[in-house]
Amino acid sequence: MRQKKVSRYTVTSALPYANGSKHIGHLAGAYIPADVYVRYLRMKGEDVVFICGSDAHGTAIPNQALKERTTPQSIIDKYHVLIRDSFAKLGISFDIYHRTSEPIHHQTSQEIFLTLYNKGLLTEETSDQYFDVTAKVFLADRYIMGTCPRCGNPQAYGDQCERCGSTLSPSELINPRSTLSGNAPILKPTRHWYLPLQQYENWLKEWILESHKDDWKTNVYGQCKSWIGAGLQPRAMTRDLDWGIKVPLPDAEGKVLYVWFDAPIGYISATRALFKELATNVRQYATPRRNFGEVKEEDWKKYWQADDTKLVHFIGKDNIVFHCIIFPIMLHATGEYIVPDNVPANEFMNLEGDKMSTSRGWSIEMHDYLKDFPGKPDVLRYALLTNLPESKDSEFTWNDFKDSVNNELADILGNFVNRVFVLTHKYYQGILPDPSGYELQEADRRAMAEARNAYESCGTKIEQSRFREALAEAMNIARAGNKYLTETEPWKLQKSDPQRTETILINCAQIVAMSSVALQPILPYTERKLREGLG
Ligand code: B3M
Ligand code: ZN
Repeated sequence: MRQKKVSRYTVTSALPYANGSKHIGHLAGAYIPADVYVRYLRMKGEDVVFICGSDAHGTAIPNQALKERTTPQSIIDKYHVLIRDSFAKLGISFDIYHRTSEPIHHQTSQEIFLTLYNKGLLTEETSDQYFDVTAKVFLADRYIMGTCPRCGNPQAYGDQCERCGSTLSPSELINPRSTLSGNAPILKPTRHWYLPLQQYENWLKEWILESHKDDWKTNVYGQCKSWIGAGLQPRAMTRDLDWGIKVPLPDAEGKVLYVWFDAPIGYISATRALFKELATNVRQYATPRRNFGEVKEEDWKKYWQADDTKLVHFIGKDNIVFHCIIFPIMLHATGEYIVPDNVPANEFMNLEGDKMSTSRGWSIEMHDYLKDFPGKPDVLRYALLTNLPESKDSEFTWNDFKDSVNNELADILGNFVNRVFVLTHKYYQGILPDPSGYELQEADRRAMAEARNAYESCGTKIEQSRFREALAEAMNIARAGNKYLTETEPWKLQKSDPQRTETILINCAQIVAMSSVALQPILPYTERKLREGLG
């Protein structure tokens, strides 16, 4: 990997479809890790934007509207707010939570489509596609279901099998049926614009397989390698639908952009919207989490077009191909945009032995957790981070959840901090004595070194996207503190050796301070309490 000079960061989390509530598996996949990373960068004073928002397009939205007997528009309005508010209450600190239904996004997507079209990089083809005679629509993506040719799942969608994770096209499904009428579809010719992915194979080999061999996660790199190895096919970038972004060509009535064409462009339009809101001082979607200083509307460009910007996409594993192959090809082909530097995708989190799924009713929805555990966002952040599906699927159980709260957060961190605060109040009315002139003993040096090592490797682990280990290191700081207290027992020394007691408690207070700084990006609410406690 070439080391590049980094002057700013653009960090994105996958744009959730605004077609329903989202569960804690989503949170563990693409949102909590991203938030830890961004909070850490902000603490270091880096120039970073943290981007997310609602994905308002694709067949998932009108499909849900059919189920709820309402309009696609009211579906996205309802779920946009529900999801946005859940993220905010869990401390996910986006600078903007935008939505792809906004005009600025339609404009940006059409601009990029036209750039590719005008450069002659899209091919136009007419082919037979499935058509529902009763509903009178072509059956794209989630309007069609059938049996997965790879794993035999009878509930695979036209774009993807959720069981084995394969990306599919409707023509590959065995026994296809319309999700609108339930009927078997007929074939009918239709014209679309394709992105010839196969023309970029050499570029992908060089960019991913050679340059990112050492720094991308093995699960991500491995998927890319097998995709590229299998050979890429042209992929249609347009659909016959009435819900979506109109194809900006004169002879394209009834055609919209493919949702996976416009959705990732949503990151770009959200960044544009952020700088527009910052520059004009009108807040609609932005909640800037740092001082951006004087900005101009065009400043968004630096975050997407300057070579010294580091672009990082946090996603779940089912979105790898879109973020590592298709979107980067689009960006690269424009000749104007940078491509991602890293895509630290996570695997899935299961729930008590079974795959989490909102539609099957087997999940813990974010808003339900917030209702059941009000004011406890850090407990969930902690439980998910200790169990993050970073390299393989993981498992959430309520038993583990209880253990992480009682045995770890309370016993390790709570216990240490509490003992230090109680003793400091008892002996010194909460005001630490002046630390100058005290001699350090072996036990002191050892404890401080242990705490400092854990503190430093916490940061290193965050930079390497190893968030589970980062949390473990942050907790090791408090572990070092507990061990030190147990070894030195200052409560037994206060009468006989008050000066020694002071030395120990001053060191302990420093260890609490280190815990607090290390936990700031990880458990922001807990950190605030620690900082207040330290005064
Ligand atoms: N909305 C799919 C999903 O929620 C899609 C992600 C878009 S990221 C640009 O899994
Ligand atoms: Zn399958």
